[in-house]
Parts: sequence; structure tokens; C-alpha cells
Amino acid sequence: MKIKKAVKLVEETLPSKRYNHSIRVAETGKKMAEIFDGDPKKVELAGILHDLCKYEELSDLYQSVTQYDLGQDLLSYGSEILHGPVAAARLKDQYEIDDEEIYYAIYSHTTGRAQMNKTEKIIFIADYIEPKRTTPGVEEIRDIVFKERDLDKAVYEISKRTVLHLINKDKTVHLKTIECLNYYNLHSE
Ligand code: DGI
Ligand code: FE
Ligand code: FE
Ligand code: FE
Repeated sequence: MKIKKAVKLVEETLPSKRYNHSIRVAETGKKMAEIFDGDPKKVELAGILHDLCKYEELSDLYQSVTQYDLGQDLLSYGSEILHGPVAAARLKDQYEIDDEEIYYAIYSHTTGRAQMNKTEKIIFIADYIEPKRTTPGVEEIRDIVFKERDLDKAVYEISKRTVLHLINKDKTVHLKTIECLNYYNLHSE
């Protein structure tokens, strides 16, 4: 899929606030791809498309989990975790986006994963640090990325904050979220 078509699809599908977030993730990702020797085209496409299914009815998301055989375990973690895997599967099926890096970047953008590819890491981080994000402590992550220039450490710090946040809110933590936390604990300084 060409960038232009992806932008149009997202613009037609998502409310303007979420569309603008998607563009900022793509822009932040492109900047990171330059610094970290990533593939700016893949990052841009994944950034634009990553939240495509964010506002879908839960029943439609559930149906896609079954249709694309994404694993019933996905249904035990609230709605937040579903929009990545469903978007990845649907883009592959309906829009022939079959690049593996892009597929995983969209699939894993909420939970992260152990051993992420570079596009995947960049999208996971860019989603957290895009300029309009105001999460407490986000500036520390921006410094790890743009000053320390350490992608794996940024992934670990984001996972850590996400897990702490989920536990504090008595939410269920997905296994992939924990695997990401552990893997990047061991693989960053
Ligand atoms: O879609 P965005 O808002 O841009 O960001 P996102 O896709 O990273 O979603 C973040 C939300 O996902 C946040 O509210 C925390 C939630 N989340 C991440 N990992 C888990 C999770 N929720 C549950 N229940 N379990 C997880 O492991
Ligand atoms: Fe998302
Ligand atoms: Fe995220
Ligand atoms: Fe997002």
C-alpha cells in the first residue's frame, strides 16, 4: 500500500484527533528511523496505520479475532489490546500488506514483544513519545531515545511503566507485555 492511500484510509476511518496522532507517530518514527538506521518507508506506513481499528465495536473486533485465528486469549485483556492484532490481520487480508516488519509493528504496538524487529521497536516507542503525549515521565523516554540513543532501553522503560500502571489499575497484564519487559530487561544495559 502506498503512503497516500494509507493516509486516506486512516483519515476516512478515524476521528481527526486519532488521525493526527497517527500522523505524529509516523513523523516521530521517521525521525527515529534516520537516527537508528531503520527503514523510514516501513516505519511511516506502520505509523499511519497502527491505530486503524482503535474505535471499532468490540463485537467486530471479537469477530475478527475468530476469523483470523488470532487466539482467544486476546479476549481477556479488555478492549485496548485487540486493535493492534486485528488491524495487522485485516490489512494483510484486505489490503495485501504482507511485509513482515510492518505486520508485527502494527500487531505488537500495544503490548510489545520479545525480540522485536527495528520497525516494531520504533513504532512501539514513537506511539509513546509522539510530541503531544503528556504521560508523566515521557520526557525521560524522549531523552533515552534522542540523547542516549538507546532503543532497547527505551522499550524496557516503556514496558516497565506500562506494567506498573496496569497493576496499579488492577488490570490483567498480557503475556506478551511481560515477555517484552523481561526480554528488554536482559537486553538493555
Ligand atoms: O492506541 P494508543 O492509545 O495510541 O496506545 P496503545 O495501543 O499503546 O494502547 C495503550 C493502552 O493499552 C493503555 O491504556 C494500556 C493498555 N495496555 C497495554 N498493555 C496491556 C494493556 N492493557 C491490558 N489490559 N493488558 C496489557 O498487557
Ligand atoms: Fe494503539
Ligand atoms: Fe503504545
Ligand atoms: Fe497509537
